[in-house]
Amino acid sequence: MSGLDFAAWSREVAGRVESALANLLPSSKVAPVRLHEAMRYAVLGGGKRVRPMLAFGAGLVSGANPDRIDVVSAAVELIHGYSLVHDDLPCMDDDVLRRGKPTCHVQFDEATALLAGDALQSLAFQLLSENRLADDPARQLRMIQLFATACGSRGMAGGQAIDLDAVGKPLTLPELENMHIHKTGALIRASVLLGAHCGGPMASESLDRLDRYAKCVGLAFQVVDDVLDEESDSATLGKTPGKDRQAGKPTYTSLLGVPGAKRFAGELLGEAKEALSAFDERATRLRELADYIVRRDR
Ligand code: GRG
Repeated sequence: MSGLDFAAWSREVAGRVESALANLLPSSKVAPVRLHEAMRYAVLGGGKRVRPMLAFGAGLVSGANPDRIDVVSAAVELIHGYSLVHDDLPCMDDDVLRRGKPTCHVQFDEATALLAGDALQSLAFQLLSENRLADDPARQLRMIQLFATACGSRGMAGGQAIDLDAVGKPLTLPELENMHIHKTGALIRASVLLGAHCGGPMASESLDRLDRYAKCVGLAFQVVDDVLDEESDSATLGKTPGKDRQAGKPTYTSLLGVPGAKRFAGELLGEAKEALSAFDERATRLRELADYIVRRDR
């Protein structure tokens, strides 16, 4: 994969992840059929697969076996899929469009969507615990702990709780940042760190650098998401734009304006690349990914 340009490499990663997920998810022919159909519907055939790309990019830095990153990527996308299914439910964002198709609860029903999210989350942890990801079992256990923290009340789910609580409230910039570091950033950070941990042991200084990179691209991802929400349309995004503004939720564009938010994303891009400055060409994909995350149009 090293001779490929970024676009070809990202397609390659997306293809690997799609096949891994298609194989690892329960067949829709197996009972309970409707639940398995909903799980596959939520995860397969869509999404930019940014988090797997980050895991593969970090794995290149630590010399990880790609087969291990396939498992990490699948787990990360299962959690991401569950978070989107639950986020779209009427009790949360109440959305009808996701990845250009009806949301899971619209296509199936609310109870099935709720269960599909639950089962996707369990499957992610099953994969991480039943496949070899590190030579040292103690390290693998730490990877699973890291991932659980990223998904739970001190990570993504906690960020979602802060988000729900913020409706109609004038958050300050640090408060908004704290929300997104948890809601969106925690899983992005876990993707990078798990990808790196699949390879040979790294010096703690190098891991800290990767972590700083991940925090910057995680936040930049959200800032750009807010800009796209203002500037793009549902056909391009595959989801309903402007929902946060309509719901009275604070965003980077409401606090900084669109030009200010774009400037901020540019600053985060610079910081992300600075964090990688000590690495050689093995970090090229991570550098390219930072550019992609800030310059993407969907
Ligand atoms: C329900 C526990 C729980 C958490 C939900 C991440 C999240 C928390 C909700 C997603 C809502 C949302 C639209 C957040 C903005 C940033 C974001 C995560 C966008 C979706 O991620 P992409 O753009 O999606 O990577 P694709 O479809 O490309 O995979």
